[in-house]
Amino acid sequence: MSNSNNYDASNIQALEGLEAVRKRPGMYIGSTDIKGLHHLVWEVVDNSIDEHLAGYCDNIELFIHKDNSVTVKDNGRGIPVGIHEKLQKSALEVVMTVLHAGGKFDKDTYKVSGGLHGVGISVVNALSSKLIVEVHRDGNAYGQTYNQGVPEEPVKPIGEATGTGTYVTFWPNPDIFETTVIDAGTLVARLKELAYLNKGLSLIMTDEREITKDGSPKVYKFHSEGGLKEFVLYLDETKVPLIDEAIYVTGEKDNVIVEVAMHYNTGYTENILSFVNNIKTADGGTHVNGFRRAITREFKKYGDTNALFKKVSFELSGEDFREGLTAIVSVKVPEPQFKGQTKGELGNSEVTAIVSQLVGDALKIFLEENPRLAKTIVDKVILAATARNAARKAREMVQRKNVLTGGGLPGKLADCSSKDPAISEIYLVEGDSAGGTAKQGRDRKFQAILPLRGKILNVEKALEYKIYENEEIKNMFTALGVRIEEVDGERILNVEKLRYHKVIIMTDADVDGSHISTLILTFFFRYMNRLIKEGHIYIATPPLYLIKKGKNSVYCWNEKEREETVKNLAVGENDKAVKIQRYKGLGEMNAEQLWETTMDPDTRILKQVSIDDAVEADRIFSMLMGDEVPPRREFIEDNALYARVDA
Ligand code: 0RA
Repeated sequence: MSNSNNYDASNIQALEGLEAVRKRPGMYIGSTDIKGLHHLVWEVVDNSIDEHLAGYCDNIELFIHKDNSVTVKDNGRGIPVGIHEKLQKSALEVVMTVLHAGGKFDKDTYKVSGGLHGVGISVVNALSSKLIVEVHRDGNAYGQTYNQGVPEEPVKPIGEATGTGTYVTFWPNPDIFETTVIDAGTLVARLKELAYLNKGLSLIMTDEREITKDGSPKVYKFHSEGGLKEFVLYLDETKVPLIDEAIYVTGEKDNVIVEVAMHYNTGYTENILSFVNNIKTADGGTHVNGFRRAITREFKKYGDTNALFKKVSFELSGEDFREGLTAIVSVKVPEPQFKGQTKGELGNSEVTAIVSQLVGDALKIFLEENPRLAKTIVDKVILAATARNAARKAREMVQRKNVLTGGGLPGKLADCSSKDPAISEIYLVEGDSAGGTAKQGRDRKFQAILPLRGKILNVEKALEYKIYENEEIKNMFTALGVRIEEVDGERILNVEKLRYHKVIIMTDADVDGSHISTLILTFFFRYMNRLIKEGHIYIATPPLYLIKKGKNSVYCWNEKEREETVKNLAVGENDKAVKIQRYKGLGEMNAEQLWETTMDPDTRILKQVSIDDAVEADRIFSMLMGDEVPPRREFIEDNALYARVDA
């Protein structure tokens, strides 16, 4: 067999592979929007992280250059450069140009990135107009440059090098991607998470597009020595701790690596964040089930053995053991199976028992060694169970009453005539007077109006059973037609009878209004999370200004629009004929204006609330609404956004 033939054949194969990627990029990176663009970055970073997991890399640097090209540098072993026997070319070229070639050289490495990422670095090459790779190995630097994935020339030495590593610079192909502008914020959020998930690894990002006051580009550095233990304390930073320390578990069984950190705060919510091979599992799965099982079992055993439950006259449920619990469950599984519509759930059934056993063993020891802390947690569990019982009674009372009165709708609700939830909307409106205007302005066929009293209950501070006694909250439950039910001791929101598929929060465009919409959102976040997740919650955006000149009138939603409109309408700098009206409240608009600007589906701007990062939102809600004042002040001073809102 002649080598040059092999070389030709392998070239053709490589070209065909890259062509397939370019034809159907979605199959490899999900989409060609900004998410797909970021996917390219993560693909390269994941390869570097695999080097870290194999024990060879502790530093990864990212650079976003001015032209939106990206460099990823790691200090791993460097991609091998020797000649690949069968294909008769440098292994580096094979890794960069042959689909799925990445891991084949190194069977012993603990490779875990095979889940949702892990399509291979050649995919990045195929989808880049240009890519330059540089490898430092054995005292030498080697390099190769590609155009649309095709090498310009064979891999060659380009000089000497100290140390080892791989540097990849790529230019995402603008003919393939809808945008090539990287969003630094998205990368930063994930890098921060990756630093916690991979303790000891430094992740440093330089955004050369953003120049700071001292003239140098903006640099973000992430590094965690404590890993998940630090992560869990960071998540609970805004809450009052029940016990000061975090419980930390790590272990390995049957090739599954388990790492768990947990912490109890004095709050009422459970907050479990889970990962498989560094990928977030939004819907949990077998690893989280195993974790929950261990918590319930070990605390029950401990409480029974030490006669701590003797005064409890009702059944404890799994939920009670997780009130105020914040936990991170991270597993590394060689061949993960992802389930569910969004593939956000781990399916490997063997993982349940592994996590359950490892966490159970560690928890058992912790409880025995820390009887004082154990007692504090068990006392809280009993309190949680008591509150759950009280809440159930209050809830059942409200829900039963509702059934007895024939499911009567709240008196304040101006319902729509349609009975089809898919086309029906409900506006939750701040105040009776704005509610009145909305009633006049709406299209009654499909738009219902529920006015809410100015200040609704702060559910972050109230005990749960109090919530069901609150008039505004009762009205929301009955108007929406949803109910909370208990199935196997776990509370779920039954949405079978949801009466409107769009639930729109409409408040004044001032500070009070935004406070009220935060209160309402907090309520949805805590008690009707499912409606947020399923995309039913929206925020209406009334305009801030009406600008008039003669017969012309233009609504503006922000300062920039206002400036531009004034510029367009005005003849001279100080054109007195241009009148600017600032809307502070909904009440300043008449019914027709409110319809035109804020309620008419053809012209209104609705923001869909998507709690993309539910955990961050949780942190921020409890900070804004809860008891810990210092972080709240800091947050308000920093003035960041609280929840991601998509147009
Ligand atoms: C194949 C084999 C080995 C390492 C790598 C690939 C590798 C790939 C990337 C991508 C970015 N950074 C990377 N670092 C390493 C093992 C090398 C050996 O056995 O020496």
